[in-house]
Amino acid sequence: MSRTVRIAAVASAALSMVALATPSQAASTTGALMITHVRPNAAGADVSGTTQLNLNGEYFVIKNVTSRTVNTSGYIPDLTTNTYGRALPTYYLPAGAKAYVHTGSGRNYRDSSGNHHIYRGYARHIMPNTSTAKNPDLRLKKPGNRDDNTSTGSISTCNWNTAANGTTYGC
Ligand SMILES: [Ca+2]
Ligand SMILES: [Ca+2]
Repeated sequence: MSRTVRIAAVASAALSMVALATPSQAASTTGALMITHVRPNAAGADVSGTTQLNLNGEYFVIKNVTSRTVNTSGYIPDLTTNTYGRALPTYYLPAGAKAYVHTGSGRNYRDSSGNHHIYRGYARHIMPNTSTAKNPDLRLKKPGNRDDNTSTGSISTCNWNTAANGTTYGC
């Protein structure tokens, strides 16, 4: 195979992967915040021995779909695989802004691209890399609701099956 053909083949494979990551339906919400994307499987190995790696490489993205600032405090990301998710911290997300909600620790901030980053402070990965039996895999619930794997209080959902390493999926 010539170099040109090889490059074309690689480019074609890359395009196929992008196509796979394209959402089958548009994200939606009935509330102020919407889950738009997920990266359930952080890039690289998740663990080395007993050490958790790249916890902040695991995240989901929320968008403030309103025309006012929204305090994320108390919103519940409910993973269907468990019933011990913690509420989001206080963070004032401006109108129309997006926030990456990271699994690990850090100081919440706005980056130079205008995207926001919120940290949940877990000491291990929490989003399943393979989640074929749950639907949805993740719900976002309004403050005051429980992480109990029911739809009560749910405003936005996201679903994935097998999440490839370091790959972001639309919801
Ligand atoms: Ca749950
Ligand atoms: Ca994960």
